Amino acid sequence: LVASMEEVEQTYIMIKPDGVQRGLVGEIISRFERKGFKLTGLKLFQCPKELAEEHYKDLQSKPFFPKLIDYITSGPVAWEGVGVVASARKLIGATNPLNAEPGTIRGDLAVQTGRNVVHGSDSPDNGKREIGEFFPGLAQVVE
Ligand code: RTP
Repeated sequence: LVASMEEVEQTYIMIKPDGVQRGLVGEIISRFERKGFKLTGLKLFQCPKELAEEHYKDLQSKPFFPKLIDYITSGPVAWEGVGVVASARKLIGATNPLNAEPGTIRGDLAVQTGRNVVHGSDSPDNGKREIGEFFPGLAQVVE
């Protein structure tokens, strides 16, 4: 699947609390696996408030920020893997599920921006950084 180490990108995919609560973990993981992404780490955990605030710090000034933090910390989240960042974002679809194309995860499985079931890193640099944050000690690409 991977031509050379230089081309490997890491992305951090998070199935958000609504995705876990709705029983969509298998469905979502399956879509990434079928695409050919390699799963390198997986954990189910409740995101601490400080980590959620750090993760979404660029959105700190937005009016929906407190709601977003409540949402992300409301239940367990899952998944980390290796794949192509831009391709993962395509599989996920637009932030607002009503604008997400049918066939994408959000297009098929969600209706509200505030309950959009999944997160994917938006750049290779952020992929590395987020894996470091959510999976301390597992920042290197394995194979
Ligand atoms: P994410 O980081 O979660 O993958 O989402 P994204 O890049 O597609 O979207 P971004 O603009 O970074 O927004 C992060 C998350 O904040 C929530 N949001 N709520 N108007 C609203 O109520 C609103 N706008 C954004 C969503 O959960 C979005 O995924």
